[in-house]
Amino acid sequence: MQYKEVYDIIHKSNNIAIVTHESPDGDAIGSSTAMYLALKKINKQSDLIIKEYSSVFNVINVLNESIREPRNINYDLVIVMDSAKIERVNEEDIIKNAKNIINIDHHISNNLFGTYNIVEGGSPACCQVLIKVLKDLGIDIDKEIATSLLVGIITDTNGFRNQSTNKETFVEVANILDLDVNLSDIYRKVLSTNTLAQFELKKIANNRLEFFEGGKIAFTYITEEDKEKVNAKIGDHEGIVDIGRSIDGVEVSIFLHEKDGMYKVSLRSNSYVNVSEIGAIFNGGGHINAAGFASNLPLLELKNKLIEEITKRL
Ligand SMILES: [Mn+2]
Repeated sequence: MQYKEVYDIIHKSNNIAIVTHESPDGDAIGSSTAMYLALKKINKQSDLIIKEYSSVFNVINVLNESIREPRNINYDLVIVMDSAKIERVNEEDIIKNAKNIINIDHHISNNLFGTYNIVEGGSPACCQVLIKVLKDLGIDIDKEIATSLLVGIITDTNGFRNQSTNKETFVEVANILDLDVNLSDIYRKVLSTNTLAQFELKKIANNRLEFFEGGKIAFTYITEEDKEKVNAKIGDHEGIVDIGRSIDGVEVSIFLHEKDGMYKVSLRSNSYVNVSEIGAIFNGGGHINAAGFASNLPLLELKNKLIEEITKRL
């Protein structure tokens, strides 16, 4: 057993919390719910703490057992899924008090904050890392767990399109299909369906799309005001960064969205620009082709800085 230490920590812990990063995406949610279900299988109750999530993830039934706030502040084990840095998990108190932290992730920028770290930088999804862990721990992947894992893999690979998608991804998904999981239904719900507000935000972002450096950089943004106007909910900005990226000749797509008086920045590259380097300059993180961070800079200044940093790498 490769992860014997993790096995021992889990088995000796009685008060377990599972957490993930803020604004959780499909991989954050899917890996957390899969872990929650896996612990249940070995008779370990845990608190699945997810502050907010998009309704598209209701395809994962067990999400209705998640809670918004910790039940106590003295968990003996906190399992952190899909988070490059502990600061991205807005649960300072329980993190500070935890006897043990297990960190399971796939960001190359992960700074190994856990007592025990299972980090495979470059793996296409935290859910793909988790499959290996569950197998190693001898936890059987059933249909419900598989659904969670699929949500994470489909969303983080952008429907098997990202460069990080590898043979193992397809092998594991093929194994999951043996469990009678409805791949096309999950795919459609989590990746090919827009809420009405999301569609309206895409229209606004489309109209604002600008190109720089001879069409190699695409830039767009949405504001709090836009979101209010279309009555946007959490997750309704998802997919906007891919509009710029989908245009012929674009290497890097920049998308800013205003939240809580700051700008959340999403960067995507198509092939050779390592956007995680740019994320790191701004204290963020990510992968070679996808990165993000938050910034207090004003829109124009932020835009110019980003274009400058990206241009150096074109
Ligand atoms: Mn992920």
